[in-house]
Amino acid sequence: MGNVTVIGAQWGDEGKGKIVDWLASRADMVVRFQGGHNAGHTLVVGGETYKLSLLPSGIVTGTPSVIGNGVVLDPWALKSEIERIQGQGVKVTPEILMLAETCPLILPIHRDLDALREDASGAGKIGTTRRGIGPAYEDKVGRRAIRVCDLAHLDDLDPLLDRLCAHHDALRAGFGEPPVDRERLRNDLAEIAEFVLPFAKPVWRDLDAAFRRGKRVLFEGAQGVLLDVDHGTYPFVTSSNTVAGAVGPGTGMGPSAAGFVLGIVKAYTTRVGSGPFPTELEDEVGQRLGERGHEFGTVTGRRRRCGWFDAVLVRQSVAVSGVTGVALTKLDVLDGFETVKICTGYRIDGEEFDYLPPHATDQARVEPVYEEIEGWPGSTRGARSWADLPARAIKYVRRIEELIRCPVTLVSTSPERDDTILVR
Ligand code: 2SA
Ligand code: MG
Repeated sequence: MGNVTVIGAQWGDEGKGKIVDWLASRADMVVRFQGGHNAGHTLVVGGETYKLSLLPSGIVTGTPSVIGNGVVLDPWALKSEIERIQGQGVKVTPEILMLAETCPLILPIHRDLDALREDASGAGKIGTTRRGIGPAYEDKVGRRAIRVCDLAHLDDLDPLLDRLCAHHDALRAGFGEPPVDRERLRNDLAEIAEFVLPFAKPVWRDLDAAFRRGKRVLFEGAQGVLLDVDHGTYPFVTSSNTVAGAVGPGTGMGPSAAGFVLGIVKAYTTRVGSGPFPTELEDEVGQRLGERGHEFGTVTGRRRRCGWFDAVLVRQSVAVSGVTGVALTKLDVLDGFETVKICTGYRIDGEEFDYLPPHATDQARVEPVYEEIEGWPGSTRGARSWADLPARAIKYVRRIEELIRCPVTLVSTSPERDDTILVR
């Protein structure tokens, strides 16, 4: 096995954590390349549950882990997450955790702005995680971010703070907020620098060395393709590229580094936050999916919206992200349903679509076209081989494969690491 890139092929929360953990035990390095602590990965290892937001999943098993430059890094969130998992007995040292020196920082002013905007948006709000992700990426692209390497040059911070604060003061004034407390920000940065800097290094060199030595690198995506800032349900998206192609710019490796692109796909669909969701079920079926699937956000505890499997969306994700194979998760949540439905197309005013049109108005209006499939009796939970699955469950998986035009290479049947079926 060479390099593997794991991405979510829906709106996040597909169960990436478990698959990443399973693969991390076979990798030499685990790397995050986009997003920030808006991600939420739950790992269950040896009966112990670990919740990670910012740290790469390799950290739990002591696999060298990298936070790439494509990640926006909240240094205070980093500190508290490290302290939390250290409390669970996980070792976090600079040999195991490496941060790109070029990561832009998420500052308290970003969190403020995220919340101010969401609160002011009423029904039009994005439903962000309010972690400051969007504003931090804006400052990165606007060339006024404070980055990890700036923490090692505190004497040179002033011109950067000038530019940053001029921008934020104007924005804050629009919300009736006082200007940035610059002295406090400077002191906070100086204080947190001591914690962060030991982990900072030119990680692109380590990655390059790993690549040259044929080491196996696992790239761990966060969120999902439908939340990609270019390819997702814009503007109801996150502020980074979540497709596998983001591996290159987000780490400093070439485009071929991504290797096998494993798309994680939940056997039904969920979404947190606002935005279109064609197969959403606001009835007792949706409620049943949410309860059986424990569909609550890892980070914010928000209830996830639930619906049937949408093959149109996943087919699109597979295409735009270049997915090589799919890992299908949470099949057991569908156990015991008399019938299950798969969305195979859309209609808007009688016109048929085999893809999701780009405009938010159209996206909100599409009506799903369903194919109904007989459910399966018995349980798929904990199955570890194809032979353990009911025949009709296999039929469901095969039909999905056909519709999304991509092979299912793994099936996950419970949160436990070993309850996994390797299909080929
Ligand atoms: P943001 O905060 O700017 O990235 O929010 C923009 C949109 O992206 C969605 N988003 C997510 N959707 C699902 N899971 C996410 N991570 C956590 C998890 C979520 C949680 O994995 O459990 O704990 O609630 C995640 N992160 C961002 C978000 O809902 C907005 O629609
Ligand atoms: Mg999640």
